[in-house]
Amino acid sequence: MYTLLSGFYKYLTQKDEYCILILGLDNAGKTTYLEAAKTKFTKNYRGMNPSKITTTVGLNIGQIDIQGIRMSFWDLGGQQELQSLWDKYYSESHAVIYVVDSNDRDRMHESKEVFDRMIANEYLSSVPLLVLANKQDLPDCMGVREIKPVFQEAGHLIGRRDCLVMPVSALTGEGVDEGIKWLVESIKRNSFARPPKTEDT
Ligand code: G3D
Ligand code: MG
Repeated sequence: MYTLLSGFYKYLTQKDEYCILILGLDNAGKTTYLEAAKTKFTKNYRGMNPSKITTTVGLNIGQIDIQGIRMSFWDLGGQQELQSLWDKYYSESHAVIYVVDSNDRDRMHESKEVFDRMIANEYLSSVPLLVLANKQDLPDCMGVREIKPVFQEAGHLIGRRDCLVMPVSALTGEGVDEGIKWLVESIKRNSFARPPKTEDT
């Protein structure tokens, strides 16, 4: 009887789990974005003060339960030495958030090159891509109209997967909800190609 009940309980509480990678150059705002998303979508979660966020060495993980699924975010360090570790995670991911510092014109080209290298990897060939033009709160930043064409140049590499370039400010939280909601829709739509992990809670 106990086994039956606990089995039923498991069935009711288990959630499909999807893994989302948060990538981009160092200083783009990946960790700040993850904190903002957790703050928006987790009850009683009080985000870290942005001034306390330090450079990510290795891996920073966060989870959000939303619309009946669990999203696990893996925020990987963006420094050049750490970029070589990204592809170890590709085959297990269900989506990628690529964060761009819209205020750093000097490194826009570098960011685009790293993006192109990433999307050319065969293990990411069907996963949805959300490109975030971050730091839109800064007055002199590049707008999404300017950034979009840069990243869409790689159209042939993007192929048929879902891809959206979206303006956001991880610091103020502006645009964070829209991005997460778009991701939920896209990963659910793509779950035939990339089925979720089934996780007990
Ligand atoms: P990373 O994880 O991609 O390396 P972080 O980046 O999240 O550590 O952020 C790097 C710096 O950018 C931090 O500033 C952070 O506060 C700032 N930042 C992140 N997102 C935004 C944003 O939307 N707007 C603005 N204005 N700044 C942002 P510091 O000064 O702590 O290095
Ligand atoms: Mg970081």
